[in-house]
Amino acid sequence: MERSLVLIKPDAMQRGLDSAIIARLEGEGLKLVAFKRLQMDKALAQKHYAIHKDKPFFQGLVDYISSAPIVAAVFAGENAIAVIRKAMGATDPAKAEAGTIRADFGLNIEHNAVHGSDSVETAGKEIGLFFNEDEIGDY
Ligand code: IDP
Ligand code: MG
Repeated sequence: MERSLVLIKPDAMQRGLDSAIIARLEGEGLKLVAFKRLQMDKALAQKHYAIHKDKPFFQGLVDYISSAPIVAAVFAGENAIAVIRKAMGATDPAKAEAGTIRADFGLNIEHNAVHGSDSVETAGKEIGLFFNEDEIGDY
């Protein structure tokens, strides 16, 4: 089964939206196979967002994602990565399709409620930053 890393970002955590977001993804037929609450440190944030290290928003993004507790989760299922990307909607909530998580819960392009892996390769890398294999239990 394909896996994807999902992060519930600080803006969503602060508004108590973690359960609602998890429930939406479970509602897509995906299985929650790992789950933890943590506060990312800057080193983990820099690794997770390394692909964006040359973007003007990188430092702000690292500061933001490490500013408060988040939920990290792994979802598994057929086409999990694409299913989650569709359920999240576009990066900018203002441009996200109605009914998507970011359209409904995102505040702006940075504070957009949720992260989801964008390919099998990045999913593998991202999951490994947050979970040991023995913490991921299929059922
Ligand atoms: P994605 O999360 O939809 O995959 P990416 O382009 O990979 O979008 O960007 C990663 C994250 O960086 C976004 O989710 C958002 O939080 C933040 N971000 C992206 N573009 C901007 C921007 O122009 N300004 C501020 N933050 C941004
Ligand atoms: Mg991305």
